[in-house]
Amino acid sequence: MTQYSTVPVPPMSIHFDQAAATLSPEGPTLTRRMSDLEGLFRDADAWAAAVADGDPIVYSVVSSLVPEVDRELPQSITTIQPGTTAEEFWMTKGHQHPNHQGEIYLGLAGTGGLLMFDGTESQWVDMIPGTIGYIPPGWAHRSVNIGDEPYSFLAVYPGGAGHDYGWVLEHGLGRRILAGESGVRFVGYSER
Ligand code: M6P
Ligand code: ZN
Repeated sequence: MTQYSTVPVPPMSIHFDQAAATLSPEGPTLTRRMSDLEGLFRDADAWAAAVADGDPIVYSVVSSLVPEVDRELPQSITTIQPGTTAEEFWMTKGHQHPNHQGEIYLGLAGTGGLLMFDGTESQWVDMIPGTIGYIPPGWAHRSVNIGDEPYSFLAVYPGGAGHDYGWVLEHGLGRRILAGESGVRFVGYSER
């Protein structure tokens, strides 16, 4: 058998409960509150007011036991709560994969979108249950809940992909996703 520098996980089955948006056996769970999204919303005052007003949970990420190490293929389910801060829909922090690897998202529940940015061009993919959004290598990505219900999606990604959050703080994601009169309104990243 091939020898690797990290011990691979054994073949296993993972129970995927679509209604509950869980994976079991379950690995680490990540909960991101409003205070964890500093510097990301367009309106910093509205963000600070939301932090002061109960610091709500914006999204959570549950994972399987497959670790984030090279050659493994971890999975996670992210659930973003519905909401807006100064009209900007609640969203994930967003990240770039430092060594440029691809990723897929599968919409599970609710209505959302996948915003991608390669440093020049931004792309938006509408996500509903059953949609597979493909993130090519080199595209930073953020998920956004544009509906009234929690938005959940399954992610599958290379274990060595990593998460570069500084890239998004520095470069943004090309566009912002705001609540408009007839749904979603796209504005430039620095527009007010
Ligand atoms: C998806 C995957 C994870 C990611 C999560 C939350 O589940 O892309 O790797 O951590 O979304 O996104 P972020 O890391 O940008 O907060
Ligand atoms: Zn990713």
